[in-house]
Amino acid sequence: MDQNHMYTLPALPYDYNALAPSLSEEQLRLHHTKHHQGYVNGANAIFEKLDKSRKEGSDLDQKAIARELSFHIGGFLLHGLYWENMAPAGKGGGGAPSGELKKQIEKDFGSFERFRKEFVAATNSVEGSGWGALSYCIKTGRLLVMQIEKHNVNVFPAFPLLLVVDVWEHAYYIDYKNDRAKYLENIWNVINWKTVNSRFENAKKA
Ligand code: MN3
Repeated sequence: MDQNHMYTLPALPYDYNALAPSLSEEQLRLHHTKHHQGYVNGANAIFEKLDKSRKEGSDLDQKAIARELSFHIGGFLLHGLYWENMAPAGKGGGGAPSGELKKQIEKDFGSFERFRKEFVAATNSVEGSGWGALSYCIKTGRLLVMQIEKHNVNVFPAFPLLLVVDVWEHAYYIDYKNDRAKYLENIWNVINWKTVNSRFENAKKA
């Protein structure tokens, strides 16, 4: 935990040029240092406002605060998951799922190809800014594909997130312009299935 009880930007687990050509150095650097940093700053600014108002005994618009805070914290957390569920192609990135996750994908979707098709269709059709995600329901033992609008809308609260893909335009516009489908074709070259599988194994244990 940070000593000031504030968020800090986590370092990427690889170099800025490590995911090229799926994601270029420029694309990744901008996304991490400007956009992810923006959610860190946004959440921390709200913490400061809250701390100040509590100290002074003054009132804030709690409806607006709650909404803004969930937006920035959602953005902060999802980007952390996104960076971690990618790796350089051929060095942990790409290929197909293995282990327990492979078995579960085949059980629930029939095949990896079918999963990919459903995941891409859901993620490509997110309206405006948002994310595609693979989650897991502990009660039914089912893998579920979900859309997250913006950072904080349409989620199954508390379902563990196994794989997330950012489809805000800032995630792909430098490399792919408006071609979200092309980005979603190439992202599979850098998905880190080992990480996704270990998230799945941890979710099942929980
Ligand atoms: Mn983003």
